[in-house]
Amino acid sequence: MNATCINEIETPCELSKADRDHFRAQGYVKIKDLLSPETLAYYEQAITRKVFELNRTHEIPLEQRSTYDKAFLQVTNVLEHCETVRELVMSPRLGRLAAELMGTRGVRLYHDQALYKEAGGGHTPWHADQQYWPLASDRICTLWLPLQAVPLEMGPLAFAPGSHRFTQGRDLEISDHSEATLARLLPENGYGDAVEAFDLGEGSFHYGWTFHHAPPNRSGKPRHVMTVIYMDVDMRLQEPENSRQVNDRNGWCPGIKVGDIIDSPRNPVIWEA
Ligand SMILES: O=C(O)CCC(=O)C(=O)O
Repeated sequence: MNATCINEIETPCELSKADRDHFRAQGYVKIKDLLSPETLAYYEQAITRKVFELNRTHEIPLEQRSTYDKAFLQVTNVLEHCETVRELVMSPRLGRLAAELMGTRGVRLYHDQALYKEAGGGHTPWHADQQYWPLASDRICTLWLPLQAVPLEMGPLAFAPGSHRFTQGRDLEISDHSEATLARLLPENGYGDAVEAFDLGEGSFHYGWTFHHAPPNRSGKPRHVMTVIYMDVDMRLQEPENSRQVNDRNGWCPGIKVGDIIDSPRNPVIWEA
């Protein structure tokens, strides 16, 4: 345990009105100085150890993998494997920002995931996350927290501003088909593509229905990113609408009945007013 890091992740930081308004109007926001370089470096070490212990995809050559497996090494609920990672995922400072952005009285964990785009890793196809989630409202968002700076050539997360209100293509799971379809549909319907570098300490929050993607990693260095998916503390389970949502219900909402608040042991309250 590192007392300086704990102090930082527990200390609130102020959300500006401009950032809140941007999130609600555009469906995402990038915020600078979420955490200090020292704190990011501390948690990066713990997360990286677990990613390479728990994910073996990196042993398969990139050219032999699917588009999905070329895009990133993915490890979910890292907090269940490491107390240090748990501290970061359960950070009240970050959870409070998520609640204030969404306008909820608190947030619970849906799940976390590390998303490491290797050097030479492929693009992340266009998609919206909420098609995977059996949830009764849209009060859910992802914190995408790079553990180093992400220049353009490293594959920063990129968003279609305002697309959380666009309802076509929502059912397309991450694939070559979602990439081809949404790369056509979004501009046809007037949505742009905001691709921007992330400074060290900068992270983004996006709604479950905001369309996003990431370019390939051509930087020659790995892109290490941690994500935390926060849902409204009062979020209820809805009847799953596809097989992906059935998997998520079983995995992330164990024992919860349709219509009930998702308060399983896997969904601890991270921050409450
Ligand atoms: O990290 C990436 O390339 C994709 C991340 C993503 O799709 C997400 O966090 O929802």
